[in-house]
Amino acid sequence: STIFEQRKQALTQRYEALIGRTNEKLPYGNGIYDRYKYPLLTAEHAPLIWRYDFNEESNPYFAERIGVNGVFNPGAIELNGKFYIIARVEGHDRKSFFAVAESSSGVDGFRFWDHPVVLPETADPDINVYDMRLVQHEDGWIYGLFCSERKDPDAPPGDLSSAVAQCGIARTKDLKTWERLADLKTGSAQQRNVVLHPEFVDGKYAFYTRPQDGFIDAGSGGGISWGLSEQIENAVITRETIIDQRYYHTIKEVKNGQGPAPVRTPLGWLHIAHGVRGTAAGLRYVLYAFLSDLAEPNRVTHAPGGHFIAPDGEERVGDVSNVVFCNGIIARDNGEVFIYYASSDTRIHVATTTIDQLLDYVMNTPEDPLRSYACVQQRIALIERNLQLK
Ligand code: M1P
Repeated sequence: STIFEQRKQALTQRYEALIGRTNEKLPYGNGIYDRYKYPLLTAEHAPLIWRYDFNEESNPYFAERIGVNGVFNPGAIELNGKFYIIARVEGHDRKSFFAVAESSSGVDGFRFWDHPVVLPETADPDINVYDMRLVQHEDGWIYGLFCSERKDPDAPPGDLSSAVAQCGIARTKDLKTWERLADLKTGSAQQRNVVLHPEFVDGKYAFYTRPQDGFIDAGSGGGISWGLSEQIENAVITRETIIDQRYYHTIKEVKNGQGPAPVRTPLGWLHIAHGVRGTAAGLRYVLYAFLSDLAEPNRVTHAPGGHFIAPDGEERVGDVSNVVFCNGIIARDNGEVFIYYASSDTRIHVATTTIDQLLDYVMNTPEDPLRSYACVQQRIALIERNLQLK
């Protein structure tokens, strides 16, 4: 047989083995969530028909023609008992796009649909789009809020890096056909990590925002903010208030951002967010969790100290190392929770837990005491209680 046939067969076999691989829960866990042995989606999970030309005449070596560099930062939703991830797929050309992968178990077997999402552009085309948060809103639509990035028109000549990030909004009923709405308008020069709250608040659409001064720097942007808009078509937020601020010498000193839309629980809205701090090796991104009031989702009621998930093992290394990032969560009616997160801007993982465990975590993990001495006091109090029980 020809090189084309041999390679096509071998790569197809390897691909099917990868997609069909059963995942395994790692032993022990931490009583808060369980990690899994394998990532759910990587560049290797991108279908061969996205990457290779299947025509032997034009591709005698069965060579990759349009490569995929990474698959990360996924939104997630459950529809009719199936698990859907909308991944950020980054080509070798650095541009990201969205693509839906489907699974029956939620922890393995994720297979991309044949076609990536065709996301309509606005009159001012996005150069790059990424990090979609999927939200089933009570108005009946599934919304996808994402970061839309364009070159900064005010950048001086020769500066090819300055960019402007804003929140793009699209909606769908089936994850296949998407209607693009106008980008969200706020008073901030830059926005990333904007998330739609799933319910109306005071009859308005409610947003978690993350105003920032520069494309990378949060600058004077004080943290995760909150704002309301009368409408979702041409959405405008005129007033943003900080609900979860950055703080010196914490995991969210440099910046933070809301993860997926919060989950309604009997005791409050459960949030996953990311916090960023600077290190000699660059920025370190970890996940943290907090609970907010059911009637006033912008009022934080419980804020456990420290990180909830930090990069571990292979998660620590990738295109942007020392990063975990989460913008997708599925909370099932039976109380199971699937947290979809990415590591180091490279691959997608899942952590599984339950609403009960997450509530136990946010309500019983002490807050960050903010000083070493106070941390020792906090730990000694735990030790003393335990010594009585040993
Ligand atoms: O590279 C790490 C992350 O950086 C950005 O997140 P943030 O806006 O909070 O700094 C995003 O570009 C995100 O996609 C990326 O994973």
